[in-house]
Amino acid sequence: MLETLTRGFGAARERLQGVRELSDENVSEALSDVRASLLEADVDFAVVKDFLGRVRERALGEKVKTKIRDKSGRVLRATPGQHFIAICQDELIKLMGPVDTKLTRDARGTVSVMLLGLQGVGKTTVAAKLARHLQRQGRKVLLVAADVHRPAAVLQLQQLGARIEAEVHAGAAGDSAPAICQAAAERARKQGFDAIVYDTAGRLAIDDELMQELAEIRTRVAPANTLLVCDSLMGRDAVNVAQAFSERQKLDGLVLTKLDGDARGGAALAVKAVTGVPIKFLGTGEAIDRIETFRPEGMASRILGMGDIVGLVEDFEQVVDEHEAEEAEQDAERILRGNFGMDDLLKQLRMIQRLGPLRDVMAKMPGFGKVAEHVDEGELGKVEAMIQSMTRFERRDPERIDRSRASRIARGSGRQQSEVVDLVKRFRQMRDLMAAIGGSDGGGLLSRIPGMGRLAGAGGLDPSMLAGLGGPTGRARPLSATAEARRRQQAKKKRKDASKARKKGRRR
Ligand SMILES: Nc1nc2c(ncn2[C@@H]2O[C@H](COP(=O)(O)OP(=O)(O)OP(=O)(O)O)[C@@H](O)[C@H]2O)c(=O)[nH]1
Ligand SMILES: [Mg+2]
Repeated sequence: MLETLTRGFGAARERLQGVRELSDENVSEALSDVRASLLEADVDFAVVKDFLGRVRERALGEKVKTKIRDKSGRVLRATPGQHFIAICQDELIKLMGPVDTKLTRDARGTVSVMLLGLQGVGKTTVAAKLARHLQRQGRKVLLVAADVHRPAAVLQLQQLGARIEAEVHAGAAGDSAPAICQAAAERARKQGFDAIVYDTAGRLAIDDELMQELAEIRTRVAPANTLLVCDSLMGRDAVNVAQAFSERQKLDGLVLTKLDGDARGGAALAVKAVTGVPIKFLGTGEAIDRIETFRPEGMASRILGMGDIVGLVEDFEQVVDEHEAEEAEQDAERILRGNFGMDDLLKQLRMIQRLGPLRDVMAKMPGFGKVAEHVDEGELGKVEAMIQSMTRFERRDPERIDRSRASRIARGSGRQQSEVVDLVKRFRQMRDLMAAIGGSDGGGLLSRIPGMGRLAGAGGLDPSMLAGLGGPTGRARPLSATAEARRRQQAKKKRKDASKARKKGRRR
C-alpha cells in the first residue's frame, strides 16, 4: 500500500540525515526525491508542483525549531531532517483534509447514503461495508438494490446482506431504479430502519442516461449523504472521473476502494486537492470489515513511513468486542511483565490476523513501514502450525524444548527442525524484551510511544512481537528496534548498578 510514496519521502529523509541546516541545495535535492515519487505515484502534476512549492517555502523560510517540549515538559531535539519531514507531514494533511467523516442524518434522524460510481469500482462491496459500519453503531440498516441493469447485481447484494444479517430491499422485475429507491425509503420509514444505503448501477463512462437516473433518485429520496466510489487503482483516471462526477452531481464525499492493491496512491493524495471533495472512507480489501474511516493524519503518517497507531487502535476496536478487549488488556499486563507462553503468542497472532493482512498491520506500526514491505504473509501460518504441534507443557515453558522435542514438533507441523529452534529462540528474546520494555516502574519503552500504552492495553500488540517473526530468513526482523530496547535495558541496569554502588559507598 502506497510504497511508491513512502519510498520517495524515505529517500528524502535519508538524504537530509546529518545535515546541520536546511539549505537551498539540500532541500532541493530532498524535494527532487519527493517529486520523482509523487509523479511515479501518478499524482496530478499541478498538485505536485504546488505541494513541493509549499514545502520548499516553509523549509527554507521557517526558523528550524530544534528543541521542542513535549507534554510532560521533556525537551526533545529535532534535527533539520526531522523538521523537513514534519513540514511534509503538515502539508500532506492539508492536501488531503480537512474531512468530516461523520455521516449526516436526515430530519428524522435516519442516515441515508447513496453510492454512485463507474462500473466495477466497488459500490456494492462498499454498500455492504457501510451497512456493517452502521450496524456497529447500533443502527438498523436497509440495503437497497437499485442496480437494475446488471441481472446478477441484486443477488450479489442479497448475498452480502445475508452475511451481515442486513435486510435487502429489491424491486420487482421491470421496476425502475428511482421507483425501487422510493419504495425502499417508504419501507424504511414504516419498518423503523434508521439507516439506508442505496447501491446504484455502474456504467462504463459518465453518460447522460446515468446522470439522469442518479438525479431522479436524488429528487425522489433526497439522500443525506451522496458518496462517489472511486477505484484507487485507476490512479489519475480516478481523479478525473471524480472531477467529472463532481461537476454534475452534488457529492458529499468519496469512498476510495482497493487501496490494498495500490502501490502508488496518487488518487488518495490528489483527489481532494483537484476536486474539492474529501475522501470519507477507504476500502482496503475484499472482506466486509476492510473499511476505514479516512483520517488525513493517519494517511500522511503512513505515507511518511511513520505508522498509524490511531488507525491500528480503530481497526482493533472494529474486530473485537468489549469482553475480548478487557481480556486483552489483562493479557497485555501479564505479557508486559514477561510472563507469557506460546499459547499467549498464538492468541496474539490470531488477534493480529483479524486486524487484516500482516503487511497492512505492520505498515501502521511506527517505524515498521519498511519492514512491512517485506512481510511474508505465510509466516504466521507456519508459526501457528509449529505452536499447535507443541504439547501444553512445551507451550507453557518453551525453554524445555530440546533437540528431540524440536524434531518431533517439526515433524508434526511439516516444518524444519531449525525453524522450531529459531521460533523458540525468538520467543525467548521476545519475552526478555517484553519484560524490559514493559518496565515494572511504568517508565518502559511502550509508555513513551504516543498511544502505545493504550494499544498495548488493547492487544498486547507490540511491534517487537511481530518483529521476531520474520522467519528463518530474518528478512522482516527490524534489528534496530530490538537493539534499541536492549540498549535501553542495559543503560537502565547500569544506572541502577551505579546508584547501588553509590549508596553502598555512602554506607561504608
Ligand atoms: N482488493 C480489493 N477489492 C475490492 C475492494 N472493494 C471491492 N473490491 C472488489 O472489486 C470487485 C468489484 O466490486 P463490486 O462491489 O461488485 O463493484 P461495483 O461497483 O458494485 O460493480 P458494478 O455494480 O458492476 O458497477 C469485486 O471483486 C470486489 O471484491 C477493495 O477495497 N479491495
Ligand atoms: Mg454493483
